[in-house]
Amino acid sequence: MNLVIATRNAHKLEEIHAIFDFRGLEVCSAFDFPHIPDVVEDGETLEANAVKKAVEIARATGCWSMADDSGLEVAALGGAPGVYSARYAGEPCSYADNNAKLLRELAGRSDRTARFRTVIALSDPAGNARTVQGCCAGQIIEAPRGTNGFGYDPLFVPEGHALTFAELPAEEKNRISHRARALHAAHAAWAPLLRP
Ligand code: ITT
Repeated sequence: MNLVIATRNAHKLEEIHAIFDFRGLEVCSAFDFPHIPDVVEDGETLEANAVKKAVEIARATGCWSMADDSGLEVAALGGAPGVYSARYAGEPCSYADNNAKLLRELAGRSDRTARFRTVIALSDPAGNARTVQGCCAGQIIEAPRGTNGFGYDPLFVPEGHALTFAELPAEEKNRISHRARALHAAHAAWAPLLRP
């Protein structure tokens, strides 16, 4: 069976490969299909965008496809940036722009609780999709720390830890993260479907 990971985010792809056991499958990613246009992520939920990415890439390639849509949900901001995490500071914007905006929005707030949430969608070549999710709770700190990971990692300290995701070794992030939890749920739910 051929499986296409429907992402062009190299950091995310690296984490997925480090976490998920794809043995027995022929795995590639959206990077291997440069002629397929980027999927427009215009859904109102992580679920809608994950399904859209998986289904469009499955139909375009004729393969099974797995997509990850993730976001940071901050309690004091009513769940923002959430589904808009990639373009929180406007379009186009860098991870640093998004982090700076998040710190501005949280200035003077005492409630810094947040969670990362990942939705994984799996689509068959005909576009039939299903989803699972995983979350990781934590706190947003006052200034970025660390250089590992990507996105909001330098501002996020996961519950039970003193270091940010960007200070923790990749192996530790990949053990406890939202993405790890979602991928473990995916494995538990879909192992029979993904068996070669
Ligand atoms: P694809 O859609 O091609 O997979 P993307 O970067 O657009 O890549 P998402 O829409 O899922 O991916 O991610 C939204 C943003 O959330 C992303 O740009 C990061 O800023 C942030 N993000 C996602 N996962 C993260 C993680 O594990 N750590 C820190 N930030 C993360």
